[in-house]
Parts: sequence; C-alpha cells; structure tokens
Amino acid sequence: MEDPYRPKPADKFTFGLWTVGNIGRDPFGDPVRPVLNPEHLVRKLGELGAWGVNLHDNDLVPFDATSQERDRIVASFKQAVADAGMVVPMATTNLFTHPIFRDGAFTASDAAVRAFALQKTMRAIDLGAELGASTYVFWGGREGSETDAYRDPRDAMKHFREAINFLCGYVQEQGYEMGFALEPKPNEPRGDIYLPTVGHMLHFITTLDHPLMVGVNPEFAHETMAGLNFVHGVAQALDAGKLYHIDLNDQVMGRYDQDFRFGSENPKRAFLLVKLLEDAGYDGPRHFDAHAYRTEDEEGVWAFARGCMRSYLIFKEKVRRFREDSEIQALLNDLSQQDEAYQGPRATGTYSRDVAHALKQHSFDSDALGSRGRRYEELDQLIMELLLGAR
Ligand code: GCO
Ligand code: MN
Ligand code: MN
Repeated sequence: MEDPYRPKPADKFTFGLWTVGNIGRDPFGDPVRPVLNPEHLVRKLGELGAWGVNLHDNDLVPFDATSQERDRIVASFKQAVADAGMVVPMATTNLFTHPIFRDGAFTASDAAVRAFALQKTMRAIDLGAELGASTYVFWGGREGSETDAYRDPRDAMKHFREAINFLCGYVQEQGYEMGFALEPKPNEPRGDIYLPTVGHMLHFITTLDHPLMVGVNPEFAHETMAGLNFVHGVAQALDAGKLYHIDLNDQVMGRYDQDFRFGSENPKRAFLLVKLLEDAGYDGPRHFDAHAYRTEDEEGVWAFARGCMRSYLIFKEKVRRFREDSEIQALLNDLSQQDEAYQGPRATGTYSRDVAHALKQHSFDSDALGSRGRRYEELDQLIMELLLGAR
C-alpha cells in the first residue's frame, strides 16, 4: 500500500538551506555537524519529496566572494536545483551575521551601515530573481536594541520604512515579479526587536509607499516566544490578505529560540494551524524554518526533515477526518443552529439607522443567554481523541 503521508511536490513543502544545513552551533558549544554543500542539500530534499528550497544570499555565496566566484556558484546551484526537480520560491538577505550589523542593518544608527545593508539587499534580490524566487523575506534579526539610551525607536521605524520603500522601488524598476514578506520576531538575537509581532507588522505595512507589494511571513516560534497564539496571528494576516509566506516550526513559550520540528511540542496548536491554512485555501509554500536537535548527525537531519513534512500531512488528514466525523459535525451543527436561532436586529456590514433604532429597543432574555453552556469541553476532547488516534 502506498504511504499516505509521503510528501509530494504538490504539497509545496520547502526548507531553507540554513535549516537542514544547520551545523548545531549554539552560544555554549561548537558545531556538531559538518557543513553540507548546498547542492547536496537540494538533492536530498528533492529525494524526500520537498517542493522547494529557500536561501539567504550567504547560504550560497560567501560574504566576500568575487563576482566571478559568485557567478560560478550560482550557475552550478541553479543546475542542481533543476536536476533535483526543485524550485527556489523564496530568497532573503543575511543582515545579521557580519559584525557590521552589530547595531542593526536598515535601522542601524550609522548611515553607512544602513546604506551598505541596502546595497547587500539589492544584490541579494538580484540573486533571488535569478533563481526564480517570487517572495522576498525580510527578517530583521538585528533590527532592535539592548538599550534605548541612544536611538529613538521612532527613528528606527522611519529608517526601516525608508529601506522597504526604496527596495520596493528597486524591484519595480527591475521589473521583478516579487512580493515582500516581513517576518516579525520579539527578541533574539537582540534584547528586543522592533516590530515584534504579526500585528505590529501588519500596521507598519499600511504606512508604506507600496503596501500592496508587502505582506508578512509569520513564524510559529516567534509569536509563541511572545506568549501569543500563533493561530490568531496567522488568521489576522489572512484576514488582511497579507499571508505571503509562513515559517513552520515549534517552540515552548518562555524558552530560548528552539526552532523545533513542526508539531513536535504542541500538536493541538499545530493541528488548528493546519486546519486554518487548509480551510482558508492558503496555497503558498509550507516552509519549515526549523532545525534538527543538536544531538543529531546527518541522518538525524533527514529524519527531522521527513518528520516536519509527515506531521503536516498527518494533521491535514486529521482535518479531513474532523470534517467527516459524524459526532463532531453533529455537535458543530447543533452549536451553530443555536447560534443562528436569533431573529432580531443585528449588524450586517454597514451602519443602518433603522437597525440601530430597532436594536436599542430590542429586549433580550439575558438570563437564558447567560446560562447557555458552549460544549467546548466536549468538542475539544473530541479533537484530542482524534489527534491521539482514539477515533
Ligand atoms: C530566526 C528567523 C530566521 C529567518 C530567516 C529567513 O529566528 O532566526 O526565523 O530563520 O526566518 O533569516 O528570513
Ligand atoms: Mn525563527
Ligand atoms: Mn523564520
């Protein structure tokens, strides 16, 4: 029998070169895995059934490469991607590793650093375009502070806006078919990062010169680190038409930035996320921005990658069963019938003076409404039993 959870390109699973290429360095310890060549990573991901691979400029081209070296590396990588039957749907810039970015990139106080960050990003956008990427991600890893003693955070916001406006203009002038996805994160590596959550980012986008070109790239771990509900953040991005990309992984609230395998810590939240994405008809990449435990060797890395994709597909299958489970559906119907039984005046879209008048006069049985239980305990337990394999 064919394995129902075998990933296929049509599932649109992607990994970053930096994710499966993670060598397990942390602030306390040296690397535990060798550096693996990008072409090897692409080949392996293709074999596992992934659709695409994403990269930072310097995951592929070293920071100090000459233009000849760059062209040779890029041509050979392009061939490897094609040979593996893969695509590069997203690209991004490393604006955090080099010491020049110690105080930020687009928001750095030093004007020369800000200008260098723009130069590096334009070149990296060219690289992304050459590889066929249609989404360009901005994760402002160093765009933050440990102390606000010097920089006024309003200047940081202004400089970030200027950079994104400038780069939108650059992409338009080049004629690239590319949208931007801004990725919020509350902290790490900076003490605090500006624009820390999906909500902050969504508002910031409305202040840009070309807001239609720009959406968000929410990450499970990032909203969770902030103590927020990731499913709600993604829902708000969907509601705003701004879910241009998504970073899937897992994270325990209150810990360091863990980047665990998708679904490994909070499977119920992961299930509800997959349900939301599938219900909404989200058709962008399902990108895993995670890495294998530091305990693992290369085999463990592939077990990790397989695990991310399989878990997504298992959750998706659970969503299908949720929709077909007669007990769950009967409960949902019951609830919604009662919810929609109300026949009185209500707000539907725009304001109406007549409805307002009728509503002010309407008499409600507040005792009856206030005594109605919601049966969410029952429903949630049914979901748990579905997830635990008991139904
Ligand atoms: C992190 C971020 C990054 C970004 C990546 C691509 O916490 O380190 O999630 O992995 O997603 O730089 O933009
Ligand atoms: Mn992250
Ligand atoms: Mn990320």
